[in-house]
Amino acid sequence: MTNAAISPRILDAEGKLCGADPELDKGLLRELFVHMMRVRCVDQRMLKLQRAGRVGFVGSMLGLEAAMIGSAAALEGRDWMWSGLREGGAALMRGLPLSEYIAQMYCNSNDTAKGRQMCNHLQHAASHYPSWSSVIGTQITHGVGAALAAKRRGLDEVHAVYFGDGATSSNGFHSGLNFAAVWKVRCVFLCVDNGWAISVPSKAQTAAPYVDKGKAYGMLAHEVDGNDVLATYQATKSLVERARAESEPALLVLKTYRMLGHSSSDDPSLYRDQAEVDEWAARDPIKRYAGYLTGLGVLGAGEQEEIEAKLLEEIDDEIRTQEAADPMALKTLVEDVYAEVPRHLRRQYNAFIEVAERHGEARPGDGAFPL
Ligand SMILES: Cc1ncc(C[n+]2csc(CCOP(=O)(O)OP(=O)(O)O)c2C)c(N)n1
Ligand SMILES: [Mg+2]
Repeated sequence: MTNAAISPRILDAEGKLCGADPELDKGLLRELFVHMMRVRCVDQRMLKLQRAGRVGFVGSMLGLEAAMIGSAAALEGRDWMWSGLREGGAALMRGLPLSEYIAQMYCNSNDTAKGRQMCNHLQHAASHYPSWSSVIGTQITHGVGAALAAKRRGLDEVHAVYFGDGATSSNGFHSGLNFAAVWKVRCVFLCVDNGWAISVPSKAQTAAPYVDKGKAYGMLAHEVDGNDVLATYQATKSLVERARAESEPALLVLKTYRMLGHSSSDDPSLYRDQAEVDEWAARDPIKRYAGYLTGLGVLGAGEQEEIEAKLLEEIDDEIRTQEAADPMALKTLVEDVYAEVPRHLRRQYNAFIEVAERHGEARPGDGAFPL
């Protein structure tokens, strides 16, 4: 099973063309760069907020900008994205408003998940972006099921299902890929292979290349350099178009590296060598792409700094707005399960409000029924 349109790498570490020129429109080339920069800027700010104790938890996207932007840019609006652990930056590109992103980080009254999700677990219904699950691999079977439902309804939407290398040992991965191939659904599986599942290196997890696992289930599978936004974009586009036209799933392994820990609760210096981190820093996806765009004349001198300053200003404004927003209303704790809040939940809620009032944490209206 081969596909001539897929190049494992298009840009070398300096950003020089080393594969077939995808001949993309200059406007698109620039847009991809701005989206990658937005991911980096949001990441920087969220990490600072977490370290300052202002938000609870962050899964950093540093180093993964090309993998997420290159792949998600290949999708159409009608397609779906099933997130693994850190594709929030791609969701911003596909329509998740920055205000909702940051509100979810604060779990405040603008959080569309109503504070019921862990911080940094995003969702956006309008851009076909179901809520993340930290339970590894569960989104894989959900994505396959949704793709089967779409196929039965005669829709040709494609479901991009993201997961980390660690998820390839989950039940969801094996049952999901198996059924996707048997039912021939329009799924493109994107394995973000950053070499580590928290502290477990790939060689301790599996003796087989990740790409072979797709082939084992009978689907087309490729690996590309996930730090190369052009190779990632082109490969994903080719597999998405094929999935749409032929109703065939595929696996694409994006070889990359997470520059920081698994999350803000992790200290990667305890399990991996600095030499490895330095090696990957030299392959930084943004530096490399900026080199290519500069050579093409798409990015002028000082423009990267201007783009960065503008993005940071936009993010800082939104942080100020969301920090000032009210917390989520306490009554949301007992809403949305039953049409009417049942008596036993009302009793518990009333007891809870009493405690909240005693601690000065209840706000006007928190205790009012009907909820
Ligand atoms: C079903 C399940 N088992 C275990 C965990 C604990 N856990 C959280 S992340 C993770 C590893 C995930 O690896 P990968 O997807 O490669 O993520 P990365 O460390 O690269 O961010 C594990 C085992 C979990 N969340 N869910
Ligand atoms: Mg990983």
